[in-house]
Amino acid sequence: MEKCIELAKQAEGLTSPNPLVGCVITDEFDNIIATGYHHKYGENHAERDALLKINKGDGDTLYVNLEPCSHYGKTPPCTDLIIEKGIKNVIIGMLDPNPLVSGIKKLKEAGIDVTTGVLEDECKKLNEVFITNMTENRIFVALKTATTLDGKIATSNGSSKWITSEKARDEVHKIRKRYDAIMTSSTTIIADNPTMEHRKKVILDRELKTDLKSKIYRQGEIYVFNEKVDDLEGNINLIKTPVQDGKISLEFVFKKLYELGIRSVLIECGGKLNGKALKYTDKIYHFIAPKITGDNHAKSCFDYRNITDISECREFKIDKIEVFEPDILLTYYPIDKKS
Ligand code: AOF
Ligand code: ZN
Repeated sequence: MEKCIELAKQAEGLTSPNPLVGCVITDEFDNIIATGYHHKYGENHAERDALLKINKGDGDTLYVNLEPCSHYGKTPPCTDLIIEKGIKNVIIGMLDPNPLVSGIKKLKEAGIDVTTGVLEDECKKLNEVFITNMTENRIFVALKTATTLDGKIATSNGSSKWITSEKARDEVHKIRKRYDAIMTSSTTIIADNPTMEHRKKVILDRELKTDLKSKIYRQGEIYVFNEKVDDLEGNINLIKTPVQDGKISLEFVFKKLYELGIRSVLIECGGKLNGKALKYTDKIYHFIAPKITGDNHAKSCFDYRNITDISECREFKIDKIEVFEPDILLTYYPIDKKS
């Protein structure tokens, strides 16, 4: 199953809106005789990719991180090919949250021995975006920030380049690729003029005050949420957006993105928007550089409210700690979705 997950990850960023799936087939002596994965949206499912590499009767056990499909979609049901190839055991990581799929039943009816829930937590994490889309019918929101040890993203004069090292910044590029789109604000564009290379970019610019010559506009399909104009033509799409308390409605933005077929987004903004977005955020990537500003006017990574008591803190669960010398990356999930 670990191998299935590893194979599936090779297609990170390429399968949306479909899941990441890997498959391993062994013979009766537990030797791996074929592997496969879902390479790209619209292409063969992982099981089919692996099964097409073996002859009927050669495979004994098939491992797959997601329940095999039993429906006619872009491809015929994987269950049919599993049965046709004479597989005797199927080991599954997690059930498919897609209501169209009930492959287990079909496999069992064909006399195949089925085991489920193997490395289930890992399999669920691998497809957290797909699960959120399927079960909650909404976009998955991730957020990336980079701070000093004292939680600052910029000093009081606004300078923020570069808090983290090159290794950490390389990792940011990998993280971006996992998401359908990245999102930033006019404040960040005006302050830093970032390129933020990506196939889809979302910009929050209420008053349309960013310069179209800014680097971010040079490449990619762009969606600019603003309160003035609607114009869905060409590479730069303008989307007229309702405003709440003088700010773009994030609720509208996330709903609209989902309607546009964008299944996941990575937010990379300043403290004000990070703070406002926190209640919609499913996952945080937080890089920390071993530096202290000590500046009490420096900008915080989540700057959005005045609380008086420590009991009012938002709480998170740390999922992973990684080192990208000399920085670290903490990955964490909210425990609840309060503001
Ligand atoms: C994939 N790749 O390896 C597996 C999937 O539109 P289709 O025919 O490609 O079907 C997509 C559904 O198939 C998807 O929502 C999921 O429920 C199931 N399994 N999908 O793209 C795969 N095994
Ligand atoms: Zn399938």
